[in-house]
Amino acid sequence: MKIEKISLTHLKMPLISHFETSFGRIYDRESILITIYTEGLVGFGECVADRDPGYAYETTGTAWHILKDFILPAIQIKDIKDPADFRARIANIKGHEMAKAGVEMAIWDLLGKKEQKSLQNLFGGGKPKVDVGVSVGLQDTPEDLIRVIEGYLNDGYGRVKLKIKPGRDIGDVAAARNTYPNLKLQVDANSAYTLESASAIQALDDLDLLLIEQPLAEDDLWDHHILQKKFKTPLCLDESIISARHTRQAIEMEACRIVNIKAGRVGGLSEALAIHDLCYTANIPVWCGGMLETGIGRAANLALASLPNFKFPGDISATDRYYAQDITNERFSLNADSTIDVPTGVGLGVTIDESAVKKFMLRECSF
Ligand code: OSB
Ligand code: MG
Repeated sequence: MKIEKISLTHLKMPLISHFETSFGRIYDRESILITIYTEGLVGFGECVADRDPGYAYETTGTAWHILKDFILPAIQIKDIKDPADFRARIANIKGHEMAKAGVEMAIWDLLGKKEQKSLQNLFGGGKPKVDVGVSVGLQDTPEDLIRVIEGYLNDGYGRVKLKIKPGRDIGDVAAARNTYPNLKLQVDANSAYTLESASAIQALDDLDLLLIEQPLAEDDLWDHHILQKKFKTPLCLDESIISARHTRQAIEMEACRIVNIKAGRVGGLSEALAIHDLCYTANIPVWCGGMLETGIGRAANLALASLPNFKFPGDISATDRYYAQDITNERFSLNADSTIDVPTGVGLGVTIDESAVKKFMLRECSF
């Protein structure tokens, strides 16, 4: 596939409702849309880095720099065969996995369009629809939290994830558990605790949670191992899972019993597939995390989550949980059984709403 042009578009899209985690509250979601033009085909990718380095060190600013100054020059005016070829050409760029993943997604989209196959087919995924849940941000009071959960349950979500942070943990989660004794419930701390301060969440172990996501720091595999020994509830790693190699080490170390896979965080869909396969062999269930993606990243997540080892519902909610207006013409909706259909069109299976892209654009550059 001979690359003729690549454009970067920095977007800022208003969220339907604000989203608060242990690292802060946002009202808008920034991202970078990557468009690659080759031999009559156009591929799209999404870089999930956000404006601030709260979840990860990458930001839209660092990703823009790495894309413009290093990744795009490495692939410009060259024949890129497939995602593996792309990865080989950028192998000497350390880190910046979200920046890399955005381009890799566009190459997967192009490969699908060229071979007339959906991403799901390219991946070998089977399920026509995937189980999904909803990630609920911190609310001002436990009463507000219950009201928000109630709304999502009425929408049809069958699994709820609650964000927690020190001081807003046991009380909120116990309120939810008491109100909904049978709800599939899990929590995500986004690395807000240390081994010492995590004693405050020991009581979560009695609230019948599916899992506890990333209680400790990203670079703290060993302390997760120590903490897991104190919990009967499975710990699940998100931020700490940065590659297949790290995943293997986390499993060998017994730092977690479940893995959250996000293609953006691990450098792309190819690495996500490798982590899926590795976990499958190790008998570690995985599920697909989310980053408040646009329709582009959401389509990729659905294709990924259709693989067999995705055993827990994904953080892949319907478009109307996030955006009144999206940049894809397609919107994703929730089925009555808390699933979302996997796209069947070629590549990602979505098309771009150019006027929406223009409306949400902060800056653009082309090569
Ligand atoms: O930790 O899973 C996370 C959103 C942005 C950054 C990190 C996380 C999240 C979510 C939202 O939990 C998941 C979604 O619905 O996209
Ligand atoms: Mg998480």
